Parts: sequence; structure tokens; C-alpha cells
Amino acid sequence: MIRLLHTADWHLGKRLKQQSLLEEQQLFLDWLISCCLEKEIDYLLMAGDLFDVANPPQDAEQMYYSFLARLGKETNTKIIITGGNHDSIGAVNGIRPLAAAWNVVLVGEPFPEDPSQECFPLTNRNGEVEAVVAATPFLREKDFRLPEGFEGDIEQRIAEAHRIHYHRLADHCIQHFPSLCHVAMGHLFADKSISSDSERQVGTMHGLPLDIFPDSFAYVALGHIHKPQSPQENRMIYAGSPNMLSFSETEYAKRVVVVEVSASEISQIESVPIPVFRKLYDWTGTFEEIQAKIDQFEPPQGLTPWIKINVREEKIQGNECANLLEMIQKAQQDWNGKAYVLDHSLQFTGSSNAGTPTAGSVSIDSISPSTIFAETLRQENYEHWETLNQLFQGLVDELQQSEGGEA
Ligand SMILES: [Mn+2]
Repeated sequence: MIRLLHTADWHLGKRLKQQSLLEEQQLFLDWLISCCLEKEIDYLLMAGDLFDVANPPQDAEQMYYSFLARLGKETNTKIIITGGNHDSIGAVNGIRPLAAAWNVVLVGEPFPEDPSQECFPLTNRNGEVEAVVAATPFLREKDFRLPEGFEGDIEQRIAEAHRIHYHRLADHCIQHFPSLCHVAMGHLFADKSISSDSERQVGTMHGLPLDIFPDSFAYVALGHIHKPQSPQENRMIYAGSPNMLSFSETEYAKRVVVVEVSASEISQIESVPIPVFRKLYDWTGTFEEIQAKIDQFEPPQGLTPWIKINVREEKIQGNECANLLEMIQKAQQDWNGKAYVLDHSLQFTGSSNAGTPTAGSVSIDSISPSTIFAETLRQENYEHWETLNQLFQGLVDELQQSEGGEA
């Protein structure tokens, strides 16, 4: 029997509105070590987006190295990490010579010409090979091996390149490990997946067809999409990101997936919830509704919760910007450091506004000149912004009266 833990999209070093997520990322890694111990994990499969950026900050790198060292010392878990679209090949592959000594396999880039370099036999506790994993990282254009004269648009090219790549790996596994359980890893946007707003698009609008994975793969450990989901039940699974990476991820729980292989077959798939280390709140409503939420709010335990406030009013009165800032300031005073408003937006939904408002953003033609002016002053942190704002408002009023029009 072999027990795998499938995770992805750590995005170490990620910042949300300039705030570092390192604290909750560290708590996740600590939790992950205890999870590997408790669940007796043989292999940890991390399906891409290890870091958030190509040149990760030093503190994020150190956190990652310490994790590898601790996992190696405190558990019997081996680890296989593939690169995602956020990862540079160098950031993943850089410590390969050292990593091998720690039972860490790093695959920063694929081997389109040589499947043997991308396939790794997995041994059980008795030292017998019981499964094999095709550890495929994110495929870039340079990795595509399309047949000469292949015609098709960009979506078809990407799909065909993936199909060819995975079929080659499947053939290799069938030839060299015929009676074992075959597992694939992938960092891609699969058809029927629901994204959040923290992934970066990878060339396909509609998602890759699921048949890029040959039937011989009994389990496909996917990364890229941050919301946990299964494009194909019990077989193609996105573990999801372990920490909330954006305010669009507040509605669902985070998890890792524990996959058990017995007698060369997948015998069990278990979704293990990850504790919420920092709560994120995304509040949308009128001034009155938001104020009610603020009044009722009791900051939870754990790291300081972060809140996004989206005020939506139908009509513009002109003083909304100042009111919003005042409301936020007062709330934060009352919370006394126990909660923090990280982001806010103002939106007007009245009939005079063209188009549909987008959540979390301010459509420029739906805001009065005075609101834009006030917001600009605020962002510039201008000292006398209130006085300036009043003067500007006076000018706008004068202009409107002389034009005989309305705002
Ligand atoms: Mn990602």
C-alpha cells in the first residue's frame, strides 16, 4: 500500500494588496508536516505553483527549504514537486542536486523527448514498487511537439500538445511498469473547471479536454485552479490552493487530497480539510448594510482577519468616498487591531450607468468627477485633501449650474 498526499498552488511569497501571506503559509506547512505524520504519507505530490513569482523573495525560499528539511527529518514522506505557470524553471530546479539527498524530486520543466526522465516509480514501505507517477510540470509553448503540418487555432494546438505529451508518458508507463498503478500530475486548466480571480490565464479560454489524459492513468493530480474540484469524479482532481489567495476564495474550504493505492489500484480518496489560519471576508452592500455587518462583526481567533468592503449604492450623492473612508477608519478604531480592512471599492448601480458593474471594481464612467477627485487625493495621501475637495466640489457645482445640466 502507498499513501499519496496531493496538494498544489502554494504560491509561497504571495502578497495580497501588499500584505505578505507568509504567516499563514508557514502555518500551513507546519500543519502539512503533522498531516503527513498522522496520515502516514509515503509521497507528497505538489502539482505546481510552488512560488508566486519567478524570482521568489528570500524569506519565501527559506521557508520552503526549512520545510523540506523538516519533512525529511521528521517524517518518512518523500516529495515530488512539479513547476507551475508561476514558477520559473530555475526556482524549482535550482536545488536539484541537494534535493535528491533529501528524497525530494523536482521537475521544473518537462522532458518531451524522454518520458523516462519524467516518470518516477513509487515504492511502498516494504521497498516494492507499487505505482508510478508521471510528474509533468506546466507545459510551455517550447515544450510542444506537434506533428509537422498540424493545423489548428491556439486552443487546438495547446490541447493536441498536451494529448501527445501525456500519451507518450502513458505508453512509457505501460511498457515499463505494466501491472502498476499509473498516476499523472498536471498544471493546467482542465475543461469544466471553475476558476477564481487569483489564477493567471494559461492560453486557453475554455479549458483542455479531459481526454488529453489516457485512460491508463488511474489518478490525475492537478494544479492551477485554486478552488478544490474534480473535473472527473474520483479521478481528475484539483487539490486547490491551501491558503486563501484572493477575496474570491472566501466561500469554500481548503483541503489536501489523500490518495491510497493498494494492490496497484486506487483504493481510497480522502479530502482532508486544512484549518483556516486567516479569515478573509468579502462584504458587499449599501452603506447601511455594510455598517450593520461592521456592527455585528466579532473578529475570530487566529491571524488578523482581512476584510474587503464593496459599497454598492444606486445613486451618487457626491460624498460617498469620504463617507466610506470615515466608516472604515471608525471600524478599525473599534476593532483595535483585531481586524483590518485590506481593500475597498465604491460602485453605483443606478440606471444612468452604462453596462453591468463588475464586482470589486469601480467603473470609471459610473462615478462623478468629485468622487474621482476625492479618491485621487486620498490615494496620494494629500494632507489638505478635505479643503481641496470642497473647493473642487464648488467648481463642479458652478460648472453644472452654468451648463444647466446634471451630474
Ligand atoms: Mn496557481
